[in-house]
Amino acid sequence: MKTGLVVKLAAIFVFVIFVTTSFSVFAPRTYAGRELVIADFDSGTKPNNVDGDFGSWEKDPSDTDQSCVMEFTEDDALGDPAGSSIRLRYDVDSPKGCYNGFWMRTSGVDATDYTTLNIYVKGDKEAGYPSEVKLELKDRNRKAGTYILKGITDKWKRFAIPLNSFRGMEDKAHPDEFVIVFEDTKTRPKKGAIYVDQIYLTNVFDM
Ligand SMILES: [Ca+2]
Ligand SMILES: [Ca+2]
Repeated sequence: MKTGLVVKLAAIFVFVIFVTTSFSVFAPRTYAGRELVIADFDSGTKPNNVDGDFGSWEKDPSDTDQSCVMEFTEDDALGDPAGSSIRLRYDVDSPKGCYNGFWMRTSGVDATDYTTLNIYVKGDKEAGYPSEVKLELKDRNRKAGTYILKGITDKWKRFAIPLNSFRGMEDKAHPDEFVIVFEDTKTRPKKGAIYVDQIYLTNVFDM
């Protein structure tokens, strides 16, 4: 009987170790606070984690000299071999004025308890990439706040942006759409690509 109990305890011990290690290997950084994932792109398909659609957009799709193309890639920001990210290949080099980028609905999000938007971005070394890019967050009344994200490199990097930094957005508790903008007047180089992954809210600002 005693041996049976020891075997059982040993089995439980091994099981607990297995569960805790298998969950911690690819877990994102842990926070003291709360966290809400908007998009991890790991399914390699739409919608995002809050049931929102997303894709690329172009100011003037009839202008074939400019474009923005979104594709899923296996290069996951958190290093999960089963994960995915998206790659945005842009061209704002056109004789006409142009801008394009990426849009994503976040209508299902109640951000009342959150203070910070986090996003992972990486430049594509081969295609070329901008060191900064314009972000927009629109509330449910379409009031848009803008933020210039600076410091993109060719390595995955997490950017923590206080929701208050999106100046112009009024209803910060109800973000309705997240946008990335490539602009012919500002984005350099005019053709390039960036990777984007793991967009989430936290109630702790942690750089
Ligand atoms: Ca991912
Ligand atoms: Ca072009």
